Amino acid sequence: MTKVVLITGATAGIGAACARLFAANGWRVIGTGRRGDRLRALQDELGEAFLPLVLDMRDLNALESLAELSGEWGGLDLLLNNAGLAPPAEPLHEQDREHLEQVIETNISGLVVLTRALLPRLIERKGAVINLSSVAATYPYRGGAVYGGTKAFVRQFSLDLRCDLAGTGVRVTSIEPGMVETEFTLVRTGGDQAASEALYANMEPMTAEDLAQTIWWVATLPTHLNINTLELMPTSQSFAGFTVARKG
Ligand code: NDP
Ligand code: 8X3
Repeated sequence: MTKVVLITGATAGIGAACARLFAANGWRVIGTGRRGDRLRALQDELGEAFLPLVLDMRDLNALESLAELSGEWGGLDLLLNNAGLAPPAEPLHEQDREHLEQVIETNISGLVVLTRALLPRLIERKGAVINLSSVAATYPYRGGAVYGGTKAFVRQFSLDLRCDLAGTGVRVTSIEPGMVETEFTLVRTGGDQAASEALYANMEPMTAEDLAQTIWWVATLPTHLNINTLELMPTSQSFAGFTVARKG
């Protein structure tokens, strides 16, 4: 039976790379995102293996309606909860409230509602859920309170979901990457191309294709194996120490 994956945020970066890799390996791919032109271009590239669905992760009713998909797109073997974004890396009290709400609604509310709606489908096929968390879930940095908080939610949600799904055969994984060069920083900085290029300059970030290969590996492991969490970084990214505020 042909396998089906639903990838949120297939219009760019990690999601688009996964759509290409899964389709190249014979899966049917349902790809979502707000930018219909990008989805149509991906459909032109991937052909009948790709079903484009223009969808905003903040439209919770639209997400729930995905449970109504039927026919060859009705079965589901993998839900890849990938859509997400970060607000500018500024201290919380300097951030725009609406921007923060957008991040929380997309990274948390949309992911929870979509997963809840599709779990019965995944249970039918003994499928899998792979969630995009981040190293920001574990390692704090200045300006990361809301983004890191949402990704810590995704990590813990993934682990707790494993308990709910005990005995169903459904696998759940939290993928926790460091720096991947995608549109992520462009979005985070409000479209500042120079800032994005500066962040990834003179180091070797991971690529969207690196993540797609990792996700493919997790998804295609023997079904008696569950990767709970998987943290990965570019070799050239590492850890900073504590900050100490000194007097004078
Ligand atoms: P990109 O910005 O390249 O892609 C983000 C994707 O999310 C786009 O397809 C975008 O689609 C979609 N998206 C964002 N907001 C919404 C929304 N409201 N409704 C629907 N889709 C939305 O970033 P990445 O590929 O890097 O990010 C993918 C995931 O990986 C995110 O969850 C991110 O937090 C995580 N991650 C990224 C890292 C990195 O360094 N790049 C590191 C660790 C984790 P559209 O705009 O068309 O709606
Ligand atoms: C983003 C990872 O390292 O750019 O999720 O903060 S990092």
